[in-house]
Amino acid sequence: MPAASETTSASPPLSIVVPTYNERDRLPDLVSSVFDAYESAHIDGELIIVDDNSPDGTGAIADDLARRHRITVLHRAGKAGLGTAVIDGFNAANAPIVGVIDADMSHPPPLLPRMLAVMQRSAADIVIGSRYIPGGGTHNWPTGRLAMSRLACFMARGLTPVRDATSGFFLIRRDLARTVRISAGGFKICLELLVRCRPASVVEVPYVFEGRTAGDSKMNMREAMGYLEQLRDLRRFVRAQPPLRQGYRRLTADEIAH
Ligand SMILES: Nc1nc2c(ncn2[C@@H]2O[C@H](COP(=O)(O)OP(=O)(O)O)[C@@H](O)[C@H]2O)c(=O)[nH]1
Ligand SMILES: [Mg+2]
Repeated sequence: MPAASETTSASPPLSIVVPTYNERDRLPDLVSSVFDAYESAHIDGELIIVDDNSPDGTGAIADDLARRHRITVLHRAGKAGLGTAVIDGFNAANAPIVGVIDADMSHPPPLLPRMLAVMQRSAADIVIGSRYIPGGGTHNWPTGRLAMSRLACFMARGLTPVRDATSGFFLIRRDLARTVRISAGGFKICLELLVRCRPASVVEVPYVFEGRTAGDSKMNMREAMGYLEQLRDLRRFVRAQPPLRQGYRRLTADEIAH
């Protein structure tokens, strides 16, 4: 059980989880940007930072930020992977709607209030920030990474209609997320939840992903192999389930602006 350094009392409407590993230089900007977005939309939201004892001291920086904002920090003993970091974050969340954002500013925090509004007005179970629907895209990302990402999404096509099923930027109803046990190898947590939670309603909203300008990405050969295993496990899971009638919509940038 990770140690929590701070908790708050009244229930927030939205809890965003930020998994961190060696994000010392980027985390303060991300935190300011998320709380600016909350404030401008009058959302008393919280942030859950899940740090895996980052050697660069991100954990101490997170503790310091938690003195100034509505933040809970979970300190885990060592690098235990992104998937379990997100799940531990969801389990510590106080809001009925939970979500995930990278610490590296690849995902735009100002979109969070709009994603929350979409979730609330459309009664969606999951709202996914998508690079691969009209209006979405990637900026400053090496061609090789983009090709790998597109291939990974293409390979998930039989499992979900979602075009950016490997997105690291999404919201989900907490109760739904808590109904499932993800497999330990479930590296692409969004896909894991899309399949195993059997959501009745899924919405994709476009955004432009910014390639990381500093720090290291976690993408490597081991992760790629883990993804193949994940796809195999999820296909087995789907075959054992009754057919699912699922609502699925893609929104345009205009539609989420209002
Ligand atoms: N707690 C935790 N966070 C991680 C781990 N691996 C990656 N992260 C964080 O998860 C987010 C996504 O990782 P990133 O390297 O940006 O992946 P990419 O966007 O797919 O290149 C970042 O905020 C990382 O700091 C991990 O093992 N544990
Ligand atoms: Mg990233």
